[in-house]
Amino acid sequence: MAGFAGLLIKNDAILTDPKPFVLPILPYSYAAFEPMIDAKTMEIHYSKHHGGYVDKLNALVLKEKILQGKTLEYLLTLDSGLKPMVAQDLKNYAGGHWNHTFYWNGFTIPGKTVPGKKTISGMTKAFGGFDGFIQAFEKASLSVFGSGWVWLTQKSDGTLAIHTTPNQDNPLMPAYQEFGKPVFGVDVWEHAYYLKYQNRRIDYIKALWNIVNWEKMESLLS
Ligand code: MN3
Repeated sequence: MAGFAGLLIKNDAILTDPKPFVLPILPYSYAAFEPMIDAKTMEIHYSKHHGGYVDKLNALVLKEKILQGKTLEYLLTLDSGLKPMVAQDLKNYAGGHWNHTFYWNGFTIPGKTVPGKKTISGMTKAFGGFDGFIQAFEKASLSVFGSGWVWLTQKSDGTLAIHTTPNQDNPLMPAYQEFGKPVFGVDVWEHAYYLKYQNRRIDYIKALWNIVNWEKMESLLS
């Protein structure tokens, strides 16, 4: 799992604690992305949805000895030796915690960063350019039926790709290994945009382009 080191801010170090997982500090205020993402959505999404995944993950770890003393990344790769119900809950809660932490760190104050050299050259090779990337990502986001995520990933040969996962699944899970390493992820569950955009998922995605943390994306590319 060394390839995924540094994807997250350090927030889950206290593995001996009976409740080892904590809601990471949001790197900006709830209102930081108005009007692209409204403060109310941010507050509910972060404190209730992400907070809920952390609480449920801790409760599961407390109950299941086999899950104790493990890092979040390790838990995401566990796919054998678990009862089916535990495996399903683990996927949802550990995935939910990882995905949201990654999502928050994928955004920053508008205008603060611009796409870097590796980002642009990777997009040119894979999608014909920056605009091609935007179009492909928007198309993929509309293709997710129900709840899920859209990812920009880098495969082991360096190529960028766009993939989607259902529910709280993510590219670190064994089932998606061929997707490569995630460098950007967007939550397309309705709770991420419904208050402001209702059913207009595409308007939410288009608004996000103003606040992408391109510097973070560049730093994750090899
Ligand atoms: Mn969410």
